[in-house]
Amino acid sequence: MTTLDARPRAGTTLRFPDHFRWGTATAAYQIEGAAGEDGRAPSIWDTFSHTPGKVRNGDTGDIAADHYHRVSEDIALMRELGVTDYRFSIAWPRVQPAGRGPVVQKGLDFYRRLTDELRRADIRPVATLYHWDLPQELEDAGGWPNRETAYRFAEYAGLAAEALGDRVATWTTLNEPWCSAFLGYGSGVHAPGRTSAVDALRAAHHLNLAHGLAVRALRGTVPDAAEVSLTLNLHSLRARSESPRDLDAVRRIDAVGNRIFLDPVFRGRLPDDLVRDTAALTDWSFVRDGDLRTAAAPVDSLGVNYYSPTTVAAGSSPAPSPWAGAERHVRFVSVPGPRTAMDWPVDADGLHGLLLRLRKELPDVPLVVTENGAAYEDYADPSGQVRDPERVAYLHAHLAAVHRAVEDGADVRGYFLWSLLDNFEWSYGYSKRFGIVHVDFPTQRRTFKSSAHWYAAVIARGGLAL
Ligand code: IFM
Repeated sequence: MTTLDARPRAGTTLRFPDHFRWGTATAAYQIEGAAGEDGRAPSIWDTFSHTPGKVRNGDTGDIAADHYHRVSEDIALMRELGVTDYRFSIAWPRVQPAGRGPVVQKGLDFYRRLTDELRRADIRPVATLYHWDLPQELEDAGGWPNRETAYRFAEYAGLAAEALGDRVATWTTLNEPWCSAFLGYGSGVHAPGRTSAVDALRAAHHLNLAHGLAVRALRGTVPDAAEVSLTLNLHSLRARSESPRDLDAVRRIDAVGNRIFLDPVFRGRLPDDLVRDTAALTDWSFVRDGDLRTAAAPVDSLGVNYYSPTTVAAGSSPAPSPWAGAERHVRFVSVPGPRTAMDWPVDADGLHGLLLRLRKELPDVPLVVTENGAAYEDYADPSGQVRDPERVAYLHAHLAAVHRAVEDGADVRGYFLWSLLDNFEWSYGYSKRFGIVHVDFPTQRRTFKSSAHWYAAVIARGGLAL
């Protein structure tokens, strides 16, 4: 529990605890570019984005924000912002291109340079090992539905930790395994684009197993001082009404959206209702003795990614669906109110509710908001300024919700804004901009949006001006 006084002082500022971490977040495939350089092999996202019709406008991450060649410039931006931490991901196919076997020195050198420069800038490196870029060779061997992938991931985690363990402050095993499993293998809107509900469930289990094996590998390699964590995009759920049928819709999505990860990782078990709900699809015999104990290797914190809440009711939803059969019982309800350019509802109470739920269910696990932010239609005006008042309002409301959760007893240790830079937004390509730094992709020119100036002021003040 945080012991510091987080109540508003002097009537002007919502102050956060003194050691609160202020960060920005990115992911390798979304910003690095240099897709074919220095021995990097294709990942499932290279294959997917180069497949016609999969990504809007045929966009790919080949060049992205060219961060691979602009690390120093991007770290200088972070210094100007005053962030204490930077959350980035390591591209598995840059470090171990085939997903097995020897590492590529040049690939590792990139992350050595990045972490060294961060340290020199007094910014804590927070490294995610897997933000969706599975080496294509491992997908060809079966991908995440194949148990072997979990062991390959643990080997890669150990190699990365050996090479970078003296520099990385926090290791995150997986980012949003729900997306890897259910968007990648269920609805197929993400790489590798497969559409099998059973494969999605198998993938989810193997991701949990991979996480636990990787925690073990990391703990065996990195100094005690390093933190080990996992980041989940937990669904903040609401029922359309209090009717038993609508509440049951919430239960179903909670099982296949949240507890499918929370229960194995924090309790070493599978949710009984999930096993029942999916009985027509699988008997879960791919879960072997000891797997759930492995998945439950203790972590030092839980990363929470939050963008918007989800409202559900009894009913049914169209296929293909990521929900492993739950879509036959659940309808997703569109609620009135403001929305971002992703068409996601803006509702900061969902973040507050999620953090309080975790406080109640996992009282001993420190929380970190590892992603929060919004896409809007921003552009550089003729004077070169990029004004994004809607994003500022979104961020203000969500940080106030985090503050309220801290006041209400949630042990939230930090906040990472998604994202530092405009970047490759997966199947939306470059059509959606989440950055607080505008990137003019043809010239790669970076410009602070008004939200960047606003965030720098929040960090300098240690809180929100009221
Ligand atoms: O861009 C993504 C990120 O890669 C994972 N979390 C959600 C973000 C916005 O969609």
